[in-house]
Amino acid sequence: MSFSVEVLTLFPEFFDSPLQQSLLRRAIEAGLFDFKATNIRDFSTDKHRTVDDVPYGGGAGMVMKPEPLVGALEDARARLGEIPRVLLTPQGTPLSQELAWSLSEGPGMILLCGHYEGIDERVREGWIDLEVSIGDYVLTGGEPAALVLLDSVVRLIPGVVGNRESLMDESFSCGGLEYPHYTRPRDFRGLGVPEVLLSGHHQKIEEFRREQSLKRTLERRPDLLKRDDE
Ligand code: 6GU
Repeated sequence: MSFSVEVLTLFPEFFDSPLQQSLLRRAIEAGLFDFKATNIRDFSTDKHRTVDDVPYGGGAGMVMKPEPLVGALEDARARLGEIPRVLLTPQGTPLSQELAWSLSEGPGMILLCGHYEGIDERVREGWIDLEVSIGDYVLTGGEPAALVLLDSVVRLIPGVVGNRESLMDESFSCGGLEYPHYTRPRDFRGLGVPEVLLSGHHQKIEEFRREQSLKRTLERRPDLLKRDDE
């Protein structure tokens, strides 16, 4: 059974190129997940194909109208079944590796990309299961955030990234930042490689990497080392 991702957006072309790149394209070709970008405008209910309107109470900016949003959400649900409906918004839960792992268990997700000043609150209350933000900064719309979420989740679907070990090893999965990596040549413009990595002594190598990982996390992201209960 394949993992389904459907993005509801005013800019479906935004997703064309990224989905044609190596890792994501191979995953689609291998049947590991399927992807569809739906234009919310196709679900507008008037002859001008309107998707936004002025806010009740006044103020700057436009609000996405409920009819096209709910039309697109219901259409996707009718085809895909009870999969989580995720709204990308700066007001959402911060995206984390843990959230990516949990969504990757499937069976898929519907990603709603907001625009303008936001979406009508009634849609958020009645037709959204989860709201996600990718960080404390403002984007012009939810599309780049949907791509980030999509990438972080899809690479965790079994079979998409070849080496499960490298997934468990990487930054955040073990709570800290990853250790430094080196490859050939051994001497690059006078810069060497830590001797222990050339030693073939696997236990010492593992110890070195653990140390480096801890040092790097302390220096750069001490917040990651704080225990959950404090
Ligand atoms: Cl999910 N959407 C927008 N528009 N801006 C954001 C974001 C999402 N996450 C961080 N900034």
